[in-house]
This record gives sequence, structure tokens and C-alpha cells, in this order.
Amino acid sequence: MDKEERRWLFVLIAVFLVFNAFTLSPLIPWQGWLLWSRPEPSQRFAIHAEDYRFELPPGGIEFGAGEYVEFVATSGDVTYGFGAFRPDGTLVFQMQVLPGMENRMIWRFDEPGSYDVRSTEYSGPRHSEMYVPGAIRVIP
Ligand SMILES: [Cu+2]
Repeated sequence: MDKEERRWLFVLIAVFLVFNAFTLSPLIPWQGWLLWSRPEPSQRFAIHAEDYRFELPPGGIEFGAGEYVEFVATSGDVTYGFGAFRPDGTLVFQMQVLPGMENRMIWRFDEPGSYDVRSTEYSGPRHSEMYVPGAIRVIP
């Protein structure tokens, strides 16, 4: 490696370090709770996916806006996705649901309303049936 290559390598490493230090720092508004805090969820909701169906908690999924809640998703057969969508179809969050493990996500919904649940991972021919309109209710 000659001097010119070493200089470029140093520049690339410096760019990498500065970029990561900035994007992971608390200067980015959402990093305040996404990365540097361990919010304690007020509720946990168990979701099970199997045979192209979601089994949601019997009492439904309802909580207040601004609360941290935890979704614990399991699969009884293949890999699914668990995605929460606004009524206009835009994605709020999603996670993969791998069989044989508890897949966890802590989230805070700031906007009250009703959210749909869909599988966001192609899981097979009946994947598109995995749609539960209004499954998540966020109250003011
Ligand atoms: Cu699917």
C-alpha cells in the first residue's frame, strides 16, 4: 500500500467514524429513546402467527398515545412479518417473526387512532390473507 492509498484509507475511516458518531448521537431527535434509553413498557402484547393467521391478545391491543408498549411475536411454523400500518397504508414499524424465538419490539405511538396489522414478510401463498384491520387501538 503506497502513501496515496493509505491517505484514502484514512479518509474513508474518518468519514465512517464521523458519520456513525453523528447518526448514533443524541443530537438526532429519535435516538433519545431508540438507542440510549431502555424504556420500560407499560404493557406487553403477545402475538402468535401460525398457518397464515395472526392470533392477537383476546382483549385486543389497546393503549394510550405516548406510552411505550412491547410486542412479543412468535411463529409456530415459518418466518412471518409483523407490521403496524396507519389507515392510509403507510408503515409505522415492522419486525420479522422468526419461528423458535420471541421476537420483541418496543414502540411508542404518538398519534391516537386505529392501526392495521399485516404480515410484512412473504411467508407463502396465503401471505396476503394476513391482514387485520384496526388491530391496534391507540387512545388519546
Ligand atoms: Cu406473510
